[in-house]
Amino acid sequence: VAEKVEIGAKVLSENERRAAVIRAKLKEHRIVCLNLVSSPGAGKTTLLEHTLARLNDEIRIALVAGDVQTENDANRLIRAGGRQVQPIVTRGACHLDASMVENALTKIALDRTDLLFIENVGNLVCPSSYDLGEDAKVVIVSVTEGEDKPLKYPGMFRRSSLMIVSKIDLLPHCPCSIDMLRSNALSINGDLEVISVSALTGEGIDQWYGWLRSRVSNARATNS
Ligand SMILES: Nc1nc2c(ncn2[C@@H]2O[C@H](COP(=O)(O)OP(=O)(O)OP(=O)(O)O)[C@@H](O)[C@H]2O)c(=O)[nH]1
Ligand SMILES: [Mg+2]
Repeated sequence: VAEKVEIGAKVLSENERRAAVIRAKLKEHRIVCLNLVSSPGAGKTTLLEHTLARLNDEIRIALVAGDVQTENDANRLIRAGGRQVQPIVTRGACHLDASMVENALTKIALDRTDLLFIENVGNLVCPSSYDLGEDAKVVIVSVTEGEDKPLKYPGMFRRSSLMIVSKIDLLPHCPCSIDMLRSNALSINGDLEVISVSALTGEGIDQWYGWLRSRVSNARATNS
């Protein structure tokens, strides 16, 4: 008997199925999950180190740190005060997938977590296609990368909720227009929020903390 395939019905890929399981589990625990994506070296780990230093006593933070090789980032986050940090070494893969995250989450106490950061592998292409069960993707672009990056890698900017422009302390040394970067990003995704920060000087970083606080308090309010 030939199996009927429902045309038009969405066939979930294995990754999407697992991401949905993760999302449901995190929702059950009222955990806000953010997937941090960027090109290599844009400043993801540095931003997380500062975030831990500032918010660790206020918000219960867990972190999953993905890298192609080494556990360097996870170790940095532990040194910065991270209480629940899980490394994922992809051994060549250019992105995290939902099964890797699902496995890492078995080692995290979800009932003692309010906010989960997933630091993805530095890459502006592949991670955009893999749903990890996050509430939002946060794309970080440093001022040294060029204003055209949203136009060249539109998928990542289309799927992100927030763009952080990082390393703004370097603006005197490189010809970057944040206005142009912002308008390029908004031409791809008109709903994208934008925050400009320097982890080095602390400029703008309170806005990032405010954004995080409101996500966490909204999650508590909507799910309670
Ligand atoms: N000037 C300046 N340098 C920064 C800032 N934030 C990060 N850096 C530097 O940028 C480099 C890369 O920072 P990381 O935080 O390791 O970047 P990353 O995005 O985590 O890198 P990968 O995980 O390898 O993709 C380091 O040398 C940081 O010290 C900043 O706000 N200003
Ligand atoms: Mg890193």
